[in-house]
Order: sequence, then C-alpha cells, then structure tokens
Amino acid sequence: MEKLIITAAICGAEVTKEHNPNVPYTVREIGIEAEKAFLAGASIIHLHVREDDGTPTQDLKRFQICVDEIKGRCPDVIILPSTGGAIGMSTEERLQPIFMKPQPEMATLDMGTMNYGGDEIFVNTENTIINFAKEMNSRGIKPELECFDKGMIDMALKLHKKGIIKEPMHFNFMMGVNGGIVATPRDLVYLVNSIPKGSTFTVGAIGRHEFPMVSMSIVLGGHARVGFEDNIYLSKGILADSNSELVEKAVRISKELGRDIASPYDAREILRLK
Ligand code: KMH
Ligand code: ZN
Repeated sequence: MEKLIITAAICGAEVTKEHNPNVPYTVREIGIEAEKAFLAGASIIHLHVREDDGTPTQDLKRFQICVDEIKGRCPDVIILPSTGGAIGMSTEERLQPIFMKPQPEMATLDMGTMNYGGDEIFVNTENTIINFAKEMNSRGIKPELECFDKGMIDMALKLHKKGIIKEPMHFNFMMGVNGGIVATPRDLVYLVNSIPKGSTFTVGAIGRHEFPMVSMSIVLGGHARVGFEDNIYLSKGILADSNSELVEKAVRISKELGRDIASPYDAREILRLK
C-alpha cells in the first residue's frame, strides 16, 4: 500500500495550555513542536498560529514569522496553513496565510458551515468557499478539502463539476466534531465511498476517537492526522508531552499494519504537489 502521510495539527485555534500545558503559543514553541513532529514522522504541519498569550490569529506577519521559524528547523516539511482560523474571524482575516512568501504549497478549504456548540457557528458560505478556492487556484495552492460531514463532500463535488475545485482532489475528513459527522467505522466507510477514484484522503478525529479513526484510515489506504488541535491525550487520562508523541503513536500503528511512513518528498508525490 502507498506510504502513509502523517499530518501534525500542532496547536489549532481552540485548545489552550489550560487543557494541556504543552500546547504551543509562541513562535519558538511552535517551531519546536513542528520540528519534533517532523522528526517523529510527520510530513505535513497543519498550522494555526497564536499571539504569545495564546490568542488565535491569522495575522500574515505572525504566520510568516512562524513559518520561517519552522522552515529554519525543518526546511523540507510541507506547511498546510489554516484558512479556517477561529470562530468569529472575518473571511479576509482568515485568508491571509495564502499571501505568505514563498506561498504555501497547500491550504485548508473548509467545505461548509456547521454548528460548533452553543451559539457558535463556523461560517463558510458557498460564496466564501468559491472565493477561497479561486484565490488558491490562481496561486497554484492545493486546497485540502476539510469535510466535517458528508454534505461537505457533495459541495466539493458540485464545485468540481463547475471547474472551481480541480482534480486530483485531496480531502480531510474531520470526524467527531460537535455539529459534524460522528466518528464511527460506518461513517468513515460512507465518507470514503463518497469521493471520486483518484482522490486522496486524510482522516482526523476528536479526542478519544483520534486513534481508532486514524487506524481505520491506515487500513483503508487513507492518510492520518494527529495533534493537539484534535486531541491532547496520548492514552486515556495521560496528556501527551508533545505532538511528537501522537505522531510516534501513529507511526507505530502504521508500521504494525504494514504501511511505511511518507517523507515530505513522498508526500509531495502522492499529493501531486510537484
Ligand atoms: N478552528 C476551526 C474553527 C481549518 O483549519 O481550516 C476551523 C479549523 C479548520 O480549524
Ligand atoms: Zn485547523
């Protein structure tokens, strides 16, 4: 089977040091966590950034400084910046990371709106999705299609028919997020069976669902996403010391199941980034 691409989602926008003191905020902390995840086997860093006090930001300068820090430590790693940002940010604010220099090879493209709990809504109107996709296309940035539910795959396929989302498509199935699809084997099979042949997919899941869903993705020929953005525990009740521990666990499972780990070079080939 194809080598396994591991994405490390090292800090996200919502998780804090109160949840796990090892969540990185500062430029140096983000650089160290990215490097450790890379050395453990991650070929992609899914990047959100923070102010030093932990406040999530999509500020272009802050992104640029963090990416420079990461690239100084591990020049080959693929950086996948978020254009989702945090709940309540404007679309202009969220899109800023695609304007970095050099431009990122990939960026997230969230494929729909969802309830995030209470009164919080993660807003991605169809026009926003189209606008973000066009901005990425015009720069040759490959979108990772973030699907939190099956209808979001259908939106991607509709926009593909209109020529707005190009092949080969790469999906990220985020499972078990409040308001989205639940993290069960049945649901993952349904998602995987809903994407066109020739597409690639990564699977991530929230909290205790992370490793069961990642393991299933490894078996199904998909790729794996782990990291503090989704899960702060190495095992039940044991906080992870670093994102690298989560990456190491994914590596162990994959090797046991007979799949080798992709380097960034391999990942670029598999995702047709070059
Ligand atoms: N923080 C979430 C509201 C993405 O990176 O594109 C959105 C998110 C998705 O994390
Ligand atoms: Zn994210």
